[in-house]
Amino acid sequence: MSTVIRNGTIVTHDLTWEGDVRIEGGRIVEIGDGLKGDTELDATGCYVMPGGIDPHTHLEMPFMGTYSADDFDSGTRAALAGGTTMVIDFALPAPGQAPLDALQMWHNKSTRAHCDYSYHMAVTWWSEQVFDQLPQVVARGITSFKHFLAYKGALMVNDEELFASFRRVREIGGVAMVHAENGDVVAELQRKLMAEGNTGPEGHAYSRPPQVEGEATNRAIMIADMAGVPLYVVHTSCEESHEAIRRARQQGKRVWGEPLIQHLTLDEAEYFHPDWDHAARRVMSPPFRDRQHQDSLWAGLQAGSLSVVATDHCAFTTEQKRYGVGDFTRIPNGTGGLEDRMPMLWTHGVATGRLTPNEFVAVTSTNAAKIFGMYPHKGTIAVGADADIVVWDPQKSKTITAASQQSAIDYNVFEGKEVKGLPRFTLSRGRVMVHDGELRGAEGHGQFVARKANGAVNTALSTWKDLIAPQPVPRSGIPASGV
Ligand code: DUC
Ligand code: ZN
Ligand code: ZN
Ligand code: ZN
Repeated sequence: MSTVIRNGTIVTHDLTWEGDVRIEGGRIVEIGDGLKGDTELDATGCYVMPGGIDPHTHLEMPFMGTYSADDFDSGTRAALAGGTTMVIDFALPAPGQAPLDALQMWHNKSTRAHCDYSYHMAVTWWSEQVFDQLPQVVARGITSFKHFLAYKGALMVNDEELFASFRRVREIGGVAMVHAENGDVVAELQRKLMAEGNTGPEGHAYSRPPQVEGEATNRAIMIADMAGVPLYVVHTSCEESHEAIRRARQQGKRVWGEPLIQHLTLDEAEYFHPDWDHAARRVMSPPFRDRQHQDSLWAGLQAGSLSVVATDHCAFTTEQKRYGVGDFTRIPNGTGGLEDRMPMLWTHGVATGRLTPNEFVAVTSTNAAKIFGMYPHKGTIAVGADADIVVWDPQKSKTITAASQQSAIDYNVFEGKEVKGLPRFTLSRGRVMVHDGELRGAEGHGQFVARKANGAVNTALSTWKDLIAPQPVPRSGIPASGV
C-alpha cells in the first residue's frame, strides 16, 4: 500500500520545489513528478513540510502539588491537530529517584500517544547513582539532560551539582539543557511581594524579571563552557537571555536558544487583567514580557541567533490555577500551546514577512531534529525519512477557541486570535491523522524515538582548555552532599 501526496510545493529548511511525495511502510520512498499511489492526497495550493517537532512539552507532569492536565492522549492529539508530529517531553526524577526509574514511569505514561515522542532526562538532584546511570540513559536513546536553575526546594540544582552534571553530560556526548532563572532571587522576591500584600497573579511577573533570566543564562553558558558541553537554553523569553546566547554563539560556543510561541505573541499586560482567572491562566515561568522583548525574540529567529520555537506545553485547568487564590506562588506554572504553535507562528511569522517558509520549517522542525540527534530520520522531507508530514494550507483560517481544541483544559491563552495557515493533512509515519480539522487519531500509534548523541563539544574559543580536555570525570569529583 502506498500513499502519494500530489501537486504540492515541498518545503524543507533549505529548499522549495514542486513535486509529489510517495510513502510506503511509514517512510518516504520517492519524490518526483507524476507519482502514482494506492491512496492520493491532494496538496494543490499547499506546502508539503516536515511535521512539526515540539521539543518542549510537559504531559501529565507532577508539578506544584498537581499534575498537568494534558496527558499523552490529549496532548498528542493537540499536537497533530496543529501540524506537530513529534513531541519531546521530560522524564523528571523525584528527589532521590533513580533516572532509569523515572524513565520507566514516562514510558508507562506515553503508551497512549497518537504521534511519535521522546524524552529529555531531567537532572533534578545529584549523586553517584545519577552519575553512574547517565550513560545507561544515553544507551536507551535519551541524549539530552535538563537542569532547573529555578524552583528552589523542588527541581532546582545548585552550581556545584550543575557543574558536575554538565561535565558528565559532556563526557557521554549529550546536550545539556537549562531552565535559566535564578531560583534564589525568585524565592526572595516572592517572599517580599507576598509580605507586601502583592498576592495576585501580577506578583508572579514581578517576581521573575528579565534580570533573573539574564543572570542564569549567562551563568549556565559560562559553566557549560568550563565543562565543555553544548548547551540548549529552554524558553528564552527576554533580550537579557537572548543577548547572552548571541554573544556565546559569536564566540563559537554551541549554545542554542528556544523562544516559545507564547513569548513571541503574548504580552505581560495579561497579568494585570482585572479578571483573576484570566491572569492566572497565563502564569508560566518565565512570564510573558513586553513588546521590546518580543521584538528581540523575533529578531533572533530572523538572524539565526535563536534556533527553535517550542511551547513548554504544560496545561492546567482553571480549577487547578485557583490553588493560588490569595498566593500567586501556588498558581501552577504553565500554559498550553501545542495545537496553536504552528498556526500562530505562520500567521505572525511567515504571513507578516518576518520568516520565510524555509525558516519556518527550520525553527518548527529541522533544527530540533538536528540538535537532539534525530536528523534526517525526522525533521525533513527526504527519501528514507519517516513520513511525518504536514500538508499546510496557507489560505485556511480559523479563530482559536477552547470550544474546539483537543487540549483537556477549559480555556486557551490564544482565545479569539485569528490564524491563517493550517494543516490540510497531518501524517504520522504515513498515516493520515488529521484531515481538514477532523481528527482520525489512533491512540497508541505513537512510538518512542531513540535519539543519537549530539557529540558536539564546546571548545571553540574557550579559555578552559585544561578542564575540557577529554579525560574521565572522577567520581570523587561529585559533591558529597548528595540531594
Ligand atoms: N515553566 C512553566 O511555566 N511550567 C512548567 C515548567 C516551567 O519551567
Ligand atoms: Zn522551564
Ligand atoms: Zn518546561
Ligand atoms: Zn485518544
